[in-house]
Amino acid sequence: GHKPVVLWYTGLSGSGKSTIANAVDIMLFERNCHTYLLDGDNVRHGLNGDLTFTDKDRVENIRRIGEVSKLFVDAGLIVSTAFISPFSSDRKMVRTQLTEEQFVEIFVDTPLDICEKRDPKGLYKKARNGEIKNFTGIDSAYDVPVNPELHLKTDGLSVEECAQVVINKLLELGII
Ligand code: GGZ
Repeated sequence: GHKPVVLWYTGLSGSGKSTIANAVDIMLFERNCHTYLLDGDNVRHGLNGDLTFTDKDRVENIRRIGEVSKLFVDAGLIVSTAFISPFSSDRKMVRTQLTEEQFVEIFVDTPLDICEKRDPKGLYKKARNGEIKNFTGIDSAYDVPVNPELHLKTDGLSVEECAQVVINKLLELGII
């Protein structure tokens, strides 16, 4: 068995949030946990397809994801969310909608220069050229998490190693 919880991944574009969350999700599934993963692929194109990347729309993006996460937690699942969620006020808002032990904030801390070197979708290049406005880390803010349950410094670690750090934290917290 396991406790229902939200694993709230936050970090820059290209930091590895989705990749690590997917790896953790597979490990949890192998431990017979009931899980669901929310990320840009299944939320930004569907439920939140009407939202852009202005500050106002990012706030609404996170609000809706928080509400949906709460529903899944009520259903007893381990929910993983992989969104930049750049504003600490919004992360705090989601936290207050859940109980203390239901919200696990995971700061996927990958330095901007590494994210920018990866640039899998060429978005940083476009942001530097001015082709994209309001890009997180370039001309839109990212509030660094102050007291996350897990501060995951990915530099020098493989995806599997990062995922194992998350699993160890969940064991330590008594969630799994
Ligand atoms: C940041 C943007 C932007 C801007 C498009 N700023 O690397 P990706 O492509 O796959 O992940 C990024 C994703 C961020 O969406 P989120 O819903 O996680 O953002 S937030 O929590 O701030 O609402 C990136 C892509 O969308 N993308 N334009 N201007 N990322």
